[in-house]
Parts: sequence; structure tokens; C-alpha cells
Amino acid sequence: MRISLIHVQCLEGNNIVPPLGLMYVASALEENGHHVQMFDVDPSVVDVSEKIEKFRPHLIGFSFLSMTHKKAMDYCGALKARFPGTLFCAGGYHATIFPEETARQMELDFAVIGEGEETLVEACRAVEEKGDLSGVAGVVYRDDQGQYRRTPQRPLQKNLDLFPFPARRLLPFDRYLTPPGLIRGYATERLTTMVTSRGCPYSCIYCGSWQIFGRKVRRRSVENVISEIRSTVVQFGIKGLYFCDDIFVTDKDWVIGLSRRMREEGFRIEWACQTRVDTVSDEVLSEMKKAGCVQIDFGVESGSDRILKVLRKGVLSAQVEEAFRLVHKNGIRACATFMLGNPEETKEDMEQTLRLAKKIKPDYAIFYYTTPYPRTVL
Ligand code: B12
Ligand code: SF4
Repeated sequence: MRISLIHVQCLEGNNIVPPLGLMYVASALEENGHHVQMFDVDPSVVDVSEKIEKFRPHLIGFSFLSMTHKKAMDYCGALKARFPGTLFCAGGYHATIFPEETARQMELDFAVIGEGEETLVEACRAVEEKGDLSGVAGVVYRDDQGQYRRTPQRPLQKNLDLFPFPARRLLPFDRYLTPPGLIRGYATERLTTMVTSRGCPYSCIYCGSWQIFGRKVRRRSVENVISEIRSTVVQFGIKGLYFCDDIFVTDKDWVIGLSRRMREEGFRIEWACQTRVDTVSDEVLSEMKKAGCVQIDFGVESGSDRILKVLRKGVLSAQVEEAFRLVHKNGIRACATFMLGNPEETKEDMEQTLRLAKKIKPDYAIFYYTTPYPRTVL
């Protein structure tokens, strides 16, 4: 089949991070013999319908988060009017938490729930072979009577090494290399993102990460990640890497193993990751530093232990201080994000946050307003 995939951006030109999830789906489709075209645009600004028309897809698939759901819905409506015989589907975070509503609102042929690689490949096969999606796990589909039906949940793939690497070459890669990038001041040219794990075992009340990939961490093998790094160096001359995992350091031995292999391979890459303050130690940090790690981002959230407990963060401010001390001692930049406007938060709590922010001397800090995303405890 010919398939057009569209990742809906918040703000045109503002997205410096390629849509990894959709690129994973694209490569799974290509591996199964489909032809894929891909866009990463704000459709309220950029209309790609002429390019889609030339490609003549059988299926158009959307990927979006909750804040871009409205834009996706509007653009889907416009494309449906222009391409009446084409099938339409959606996947990604918002479609996963609201599959029936999304399918109905966008009048989709089907919505994919959760991890998309295997489900979309199977859905395409089902469409080609019998035009019936009732046997495809992990979808909400429209039946012959126009009723939306949900199929049983698809188990998550245990072995992430089975997925082909994201199809980065389907997007004009240079647009993502604009400074400042995700590692400010470092690797301002030729930086890419990568995920080495899926899933997070924690239960912070504002986070919905578990909805897609569950609460159990699944991690790729060191050699599989090394092979993806090598291929990005060869294909794109990558000089910087940002690991987008929810928590990069869940398994100390794995991180040390990866760091050592990166050194052996002689990659001259500056890299960064995000992790929790209770995961770092001198031992792991010194290995990371030797392998080129220049920055670690921590979601600190609050300087008030009372608020950290309300957020069910599972760490206290003393652990934040210790983590920042260790990271700085190892010559790595430590960055902090904070949340203001939390439930039960008083002015005194916010002042504690400011005091902690000054005390830990983050190399840069970002203060966000707490936002309750759908289907989170918050
Ligand atoms: C890395 C990341 C970022 C990066 C990169 C985002 C990007 N554009 O790729 C940065 C730092 C830029 C970012 C920014 C933001 N993010 Co963010 N981010 C993440 C994070 C940690 C990982 C995403 C990722 O790459 N996953 C790995 C890939 C492989 O998975 P995936 O994208 O989900 O794709 C899979 C499936 O969803 C599915 N799929 C996806 N698309 C499609 C399409 C089709 C057709 C099909 C069939 C399947 C399918 O198949 C894929 C492969 O299995 C998630 C948390 C999480 N663990 O999910 C939050 C998360 C997605 N972010 C979130 C938020 C809120 C934001 C911001 C709004 C934050 C802010 N205030 O600025 C912005 C919005 C930016 C934007 N418009 O994209 C929320 C979304 C909540 C919601 N209800 O929508 C999440 C879930 C975290 C949370 N707080 O709970 N983010
Ligand atoms: S904020 Fe981080 S640690 Fe907390 S649940 Fe989300 S991904 Fe896990």
C-alpha cells in the first residue's frame, strides 16, 4: 500500500525534535513492503495536500498529542473532503487515551491504541486481504454498519530489538538541526534523538507516560543501540544525541555497558539524557562522562517536600541536592525543570522551589505551569 503519515506540530517551525514514534511506524511499514511518505507540519500553516495528491495514498495516518488534537481533526476533515476514496487512521498519545472519541470525531476508518508498529502493519494486511479489522488487536475500527468497535488489547512487544530503526531519512533532516537544539551550546549541528527504552514504573500524578508503554521498563540491547548510533553517524554525520527515554538510568549496568561500548566504537558524540535524581551515582556518572555525556536533565518539579509528596514523585529535595552535586562533580551539566501551580501549593512552597533552584545551581532551569493532561491522576 501507499501510506501518507502526518505528525501534527504545535507551532510550525518550532519543533526541533523529529517525531520518533511516527518514524518507527514508518520503518515497520516499509519493512513490510509498503511505500511511505511522511510530514511533520503544523497543518494550520502548511498544507501538504498537493504532495499527498501526487503520492496517491491508500491510507493517510495522523499522529498527535492532546494539544494538537484540534488541529489534526480540522486537517483530517479537509483531507477527507479532498480524498474521498482514501482510508484514514490515527495513532499516538491522544488517540491511545481516547480511541473511540478520536475515531468518531475525526470520522476515521480506525484508530490505533498504543504501540503502533505491529498494529498498523497488521491493519494494512487485514485491509488488503479482507477489508475487515475485527481480527486486529489494539484498534477501534468502523464496521460495515458504520459502528465503532474496539478489539482486544495488544500485548506490548517484549523484544524492542525486533523493531527496525526509525525512518529518519523520510523527513528533511536538516530542519531539525537548528540551534539551540536540545543540548544548548553543544552539538548545535547534526543532533538527533533516540529512545533506548519504553515504559516507566513510577506514578507521578501529572504524567501520562505509562498509558502508551506501560509501567514495566523494556530496554533495547546495548548492541542494538550501538548499531543505531553507528547508522546515524554514517547516514547523517551525527555529532550530538539526545536520549528521549522517560528515565535513561534505570539499569546501572546497562548504562555502564553502553557507555563503554560508545567509547570502544570511538564515536565522537556529545550526548544528553533525562533521568530521575535517585538513579545517578558516582560510578555511573563517571562512565557516562567518559563516553561523551555533557548534560543530564532532571524533572525536579518542586523544592517543597510536601508538594513532592502530593505529586507522588517518590523523591525528596535532599536527593535532588545530592544528584546535582554528583553530576556537577563529574563535570556534566545538570539541568532542572520545575512545576509551579501544583495542587495544595502555597506561596511558601513556591519560595522553597526558588530557594532549591538557586541552591542546586542548575546549568539551566525551566519553570512550567502545572498542566493537567487528560487521563492522568491530576
Ligand atoms: C520525547 C518527548 C518530548 C520531546 C519530543 C516530542 C516529539 N515531537 O517527538 C519534546 C521535549 C520536544 C516534547 C515536547 C512536548 N511534550 Co512530550 N514527551 C516526550 C516523551 C517523553 C517521549 C515521546 C517519544 O518519543 N516516545 C517514543 C516513541 C517511540 O513513542 P510514541 O511517540 O508514543 O509513538 C508510538 C505510539 O504512540 C504509536 N504512534 C504514534 N503516532 C502514531 C501514528 C499512527 C498513524 C499510528 C498507527 C501509531 C502511532 O506508535 C509509536 C511507536 O510505537 C513522552 C512520554 C512518553 N513516554 O510517551 C512525552 C509526552 C508525549 N509529552 C507530553 C507533552 C505534554 C509535551 C509538551 C506539550 C510539553 C510542553 N509543555 O511544552 C510538548 C509538546 C511538543 C509537541 N508538539 O510535540 C505529554 C503528552 C500528553 C498528552 N495528553 O498529549 C507526554 C505523554 C508526557 C506526559 N506529560 O504525560 N516531548
Ligand atoms: S514523570 Fe518521569 S518518573 Fe514520573 S511517571 Fe512520568 S516518566 Fe515516570
